[in-house]
Amino acid sequence: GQVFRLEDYRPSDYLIPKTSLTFRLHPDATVVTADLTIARRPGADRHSPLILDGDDLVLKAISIDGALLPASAYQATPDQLIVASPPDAPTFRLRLETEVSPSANSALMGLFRTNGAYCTQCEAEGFRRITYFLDRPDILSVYTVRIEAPKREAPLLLSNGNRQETGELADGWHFAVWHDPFPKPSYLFALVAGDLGAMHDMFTTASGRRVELGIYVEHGKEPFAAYAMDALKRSMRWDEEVYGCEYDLDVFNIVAVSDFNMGAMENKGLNIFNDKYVLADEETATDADFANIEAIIAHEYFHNWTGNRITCRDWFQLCLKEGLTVFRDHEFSADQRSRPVKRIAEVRTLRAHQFPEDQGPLAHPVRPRRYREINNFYTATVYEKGSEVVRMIRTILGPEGFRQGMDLYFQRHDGQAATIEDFLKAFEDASGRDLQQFALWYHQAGTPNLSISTAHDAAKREFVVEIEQSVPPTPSEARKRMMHIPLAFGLVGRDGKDFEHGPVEGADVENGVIHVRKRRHVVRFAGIAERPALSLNRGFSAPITLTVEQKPEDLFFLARHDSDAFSRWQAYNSLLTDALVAARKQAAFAAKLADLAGVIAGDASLEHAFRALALALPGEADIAREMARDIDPDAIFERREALARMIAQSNEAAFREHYAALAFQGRFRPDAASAGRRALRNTLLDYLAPLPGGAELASRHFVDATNMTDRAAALTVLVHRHGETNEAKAALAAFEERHGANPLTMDKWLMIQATAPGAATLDKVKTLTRHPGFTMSNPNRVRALIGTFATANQTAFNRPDGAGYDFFAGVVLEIEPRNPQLAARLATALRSWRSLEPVRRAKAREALQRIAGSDDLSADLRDIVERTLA
Ligand code: HT7
Ligand code: ZN
Repeated sequence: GQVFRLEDYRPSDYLIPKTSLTFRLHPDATVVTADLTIARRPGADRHSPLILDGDDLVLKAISIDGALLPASAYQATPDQLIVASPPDAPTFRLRLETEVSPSANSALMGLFRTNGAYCTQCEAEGFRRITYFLDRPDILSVYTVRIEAPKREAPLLLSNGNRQETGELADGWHFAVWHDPFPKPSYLFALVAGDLGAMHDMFTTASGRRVELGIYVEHGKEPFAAYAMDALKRSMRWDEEVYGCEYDLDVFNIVAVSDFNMGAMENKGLNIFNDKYVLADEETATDADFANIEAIIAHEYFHNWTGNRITCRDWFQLCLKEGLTVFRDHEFSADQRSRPVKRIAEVRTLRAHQFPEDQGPLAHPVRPRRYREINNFYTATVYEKGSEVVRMIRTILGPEGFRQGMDLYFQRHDGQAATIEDFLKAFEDASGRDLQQFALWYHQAGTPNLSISTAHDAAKREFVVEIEQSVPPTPSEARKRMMHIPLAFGLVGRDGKDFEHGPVEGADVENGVIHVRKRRHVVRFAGIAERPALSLNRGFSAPITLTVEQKPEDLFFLARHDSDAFSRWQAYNSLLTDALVAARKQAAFAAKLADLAGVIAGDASLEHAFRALALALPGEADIAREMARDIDPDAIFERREALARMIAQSNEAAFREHYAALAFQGRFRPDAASAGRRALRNTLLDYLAPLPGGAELASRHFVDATNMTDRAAALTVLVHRHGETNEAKAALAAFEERHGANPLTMDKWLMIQATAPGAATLDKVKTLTRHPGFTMSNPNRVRALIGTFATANQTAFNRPDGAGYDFFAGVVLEIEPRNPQLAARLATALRSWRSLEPVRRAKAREALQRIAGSDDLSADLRDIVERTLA
């Protein structure tokens, strides 16, 4: 396949200042008329042909300035339309008619059908499946869209911008015309038509503009949109208060659909969502679902400024909008909920998803330099590490300098398609700082490591920190340059307070941050009378790994006394990881860990949610990542179980008491404090479950549950720990009975069963593929059953006989012809195959080779498997 390279970027010879589209909707034969005003870019070659992108298109008619084009004047294939000699005028009108079949579109890119409605998805390159176009993000056009459809089938006709006109047509048809005054790239185009229910509200912006808000859902689901609507209004206010960004149209609409490849899409004025991230109430959604809805509603809304008003010059700049917008949604959630708890959750996600990516065959820089299939670059590196890079800019510049840089970025680039260089320059110019070395975070793949040792000289009253930087090699980048790493730290004294240190030598240190820039720094802190405990990477100030020579007693101390809550969590988590990876045999060490767990569980000065996060043991995948090679998932599982049991046994009485005290009879509320309480109680249930009476306890928890969070937690404990008992079977049946009609809730039922540890789960998953509620054609169902099995069931997926991989390869190949994007994303579950022990490694390779050897693979899947095997 073709390789696209950053250095090959050239501006287009032609521009499309205006785009008028007419859709005459039909399930199998929608006629799309595109009336494009085309201009030659000033300075472009007068003789260059006009080459428009297409994908699977059929051209029905073509004319220029009102005259039909003779066949000799153009060349149309499904993938391209070439007009060899377009008019030599400043602008001309190109009129195209294409016909597409939404009902045959199972890839869910372009115009497709979902639950009887029409819906589009154009990012990254879906617009070319609707009409021929310069389908690239630097072509900004003002769109006017006319939609025609039978009124009975599609009473609702939506597109971007403001509604300009509506009216009746013959034969029971009607139409609506939408106009979006803001020039936008084609990937932000959207259309929805169908018969949907609505929830309406209003928002008045800071400058007094009244905005009509609408959330459209399946009829009967309207009340389930209430939380999303509330989150939307909070997001709109937050963006005004924190960034001075106001909404700019008269309407803002959100549509929830049940067939969608990703979470949601930020189309201008018409966000389209996977209904999983809109619909919620206490009966059907968990606290994690509520938090995700809040975050994703905010994320898509924030794109209005970071992505839409300022978009990307080309797809290499994807992190310009995604990393920045993730950072903004993280900060929003931190402000709405608990900042430290949110930060811990972010870091856990980063480590679980981005670290393995950065340390495996699919590693790439936050701003990649080449791609074969752009859909495969919507990755944890671009999104999550991209967000961490923006966070580091704020750490380096401070909150005020950061805001000044953002203001300058908005002021300079509003209405433009920008680059990472533009973004960094705004911060450099606003702050006067040099970010040249820092820019490597965008260009260089791999997770940097800092190796750290310390010494205290009581006589000199000096504390010395030796820091050694290394960046591991990644595919196609063998040699790495040294990065600028802002390392937040504290020197913690015996009273738990940070030492005020004297002058520092060996590195720039400001506001509690060591600026690591070289391979080696010897940093000397003067005025330190006694040996402090060193608290490092506070708040996770840099997305790196640390190798620290640190005494366990310092970690035990920091876990209880560090003033930075994130670092307290980190210290305890490092101790747990240590116990699990090194399988420290010393009984004293384990007993101290268990004691600390008891202290944390009962420490009323800590938030419930923090306690729940701290008590949760590192996951099997986290432990595997620490071990790095020759991984045996069964051995990891056993060790983790043993530690959990030991902690539970030595705290049994206290855990039972806390568990009972956390029961709550009041009205359900989805807020962070209430969710934290449930999280802690459910974590304690998980600890108590393997002890005598565990199945009965979980069963009671299940029966008494008054919300989905508790019900799903209890079902998980029963199925994972007591799967063969009548209690587990009864709970599964009761859940199905109660929620069988709601596919989103049944996804939880599938996920819980798909993640039950042990080899036997594979057969269970195979059986569940035949369950009437399951279908390979809905991405949510596939992700719930197959995706979860492959990414969150270490023991069953990685069965030593290779049957897990074999089944998985079969499913990937089954899905691929229908939905290549979904198949490619699933296949990334095999990316860490090289870290497995030899027997499993060989089996995983066979599965990958089986996929790679299959005929007619899509560009999406071929790209993933070939890079994974390389
Ligand atoms: N910008 C969007 C990314 C996206 C997408 C969404 C739905 C379906 C296919 C898609 N391809 C790319 C989502 C976001 O980051 O906000
Ligand atoms: Zn986004």
